[in-house]
This record gives sequence, C-alpha cells and structure tokens, in this order.
Amino acid sequence: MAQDDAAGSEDIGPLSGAALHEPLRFERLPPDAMAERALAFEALMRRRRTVRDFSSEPVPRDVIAAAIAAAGTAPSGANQQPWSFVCIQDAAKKRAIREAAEAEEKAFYSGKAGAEWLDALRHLGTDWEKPFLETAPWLIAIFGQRWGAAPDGSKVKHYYVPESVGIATGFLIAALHSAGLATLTHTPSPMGFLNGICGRPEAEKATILLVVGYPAVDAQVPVIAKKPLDQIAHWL
Ligand code: IYR
Repeated sequence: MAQDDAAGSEDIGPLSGAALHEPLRFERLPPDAMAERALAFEALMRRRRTVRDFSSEPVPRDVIAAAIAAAGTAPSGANQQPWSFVCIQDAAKKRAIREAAEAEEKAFYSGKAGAEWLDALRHLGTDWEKPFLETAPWLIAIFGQRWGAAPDGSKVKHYYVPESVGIATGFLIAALHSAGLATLTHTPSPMGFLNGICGRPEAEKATILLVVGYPAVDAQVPVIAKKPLDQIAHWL
C-alpha cells in the first residue's frame, strides 16, 4: 500500500516509547489582553452562521489548505491525528456526491428519519434536495481513521477517534469562518458512499461533509438563537 493510501503512518512522535520533552513556548497575556482576546474571539464566532445557499464563486485552494493545516494542529488521542480531509473541487466528483447524498436524503425525509426527528428539523427548512453539493466551490469530506498502519503493515489501534475528529473539525470550521468563508456541516446518513468517491480505505469512516464557499448574495438563514451563557455554563 502506498504511503498516501495508508490509513495513517505512525511517524508522529519520537521513537516509540521514548520520553522526550522540550521547554514549552507559551505566550502569557496580561489580564486585560486576555479578556479582550476572549471577547473578540467570542464576537468572531458569534458571527458564524451555517449556510445552505452558496455562491459558485471560486475560493483559492491556499485558503482551504491553511485552514486544514490549522485543523491538523488539534489535540488528538495519543497524538495519533486520526483524520483525513479530502478536498473536492472536481465537478464530476461533486455531482457523484450530490447524487449519492440525495438518494440517502430522499429515504431520510420520506420516512426513515421518523416523525420526531423530522419535527426537530422543521424550523431549519431543509429537505432532500442538496444543490449546494454542486454549487459550492469546495467540499471537504472528513474521515476518521479507525486504525492506522505500522511500518510493517500491521494495524495500530487509534484512541478517541470521534472526539479527536470532532475537535479538528471545530478548528477547521473556526479557521474557515475566520478567513471569511461560509460552511455547512452536512451529514447525509449513511455516508459510506464517500469512501468510494474519495478513494479512502476501509479503515476510514466519513463523519462530516463540510461544504465551503461564499454565501449566495441572497442567502437566507433560519432565525435561531444560541443558548445564553447561564444555560450552558455551570460554576462550582
Ligand atoms: N442530513 C439531513 C438532515 C439533517 C439532520 C440534522 I440533526 C440537521 O441539523 C440538519 C439536517 C440534511 O442534511 O438535510
């Protein structure tokens, strides 16, 4: 198996088992600057909206690459970095993804989801049609690597894969938003079709299909509210 096709090469630290440490480089901020940065980041993130109406305007590949590099700095179980980000720009691939996703969504919306789930979604105004999968300039299929490959080809167990991939995906969404792009965390279910289209091995499981681009000029978003701090933070 070529290196690129391996679920993950395990060259992610010093010689296995060796404890090697170095001094931490840490930027200590004065209290005022801490508060200012924390509030500025909150304000930035509060301006993020999940978008479903995308413009077809191209987005430079370098911006996508830098955002994925930022995602790759996320913490992960045993620093195994059990993720792959497949960036899709090719029109034929996007069409194939749309066709497969819409087939799943048709089943979902015509009964598979069940009444309770469809009720919970109603305020978002979503349906089985996913034109944005072809309109948006980039789709990023995010895969978790359930296991990796040792140099001798044997399987290496990965730890906390969903948590690690979830954190990296959060970094990615924040990086793209901070770069001035809109995203949609799309989750057609099941997503097994993405392995074939993206050429990823059996060790990998698609978790999210991130749609990335500029919003359409007339984009609409649902009226929603985020829970206030006192409902989500508990201080002991
Ligand atoms: N995957 C479907 C349904 C859907 C499910 C949830 I949970 C959402 O927050 C939004 C949509 C779709 O994309 O339409």
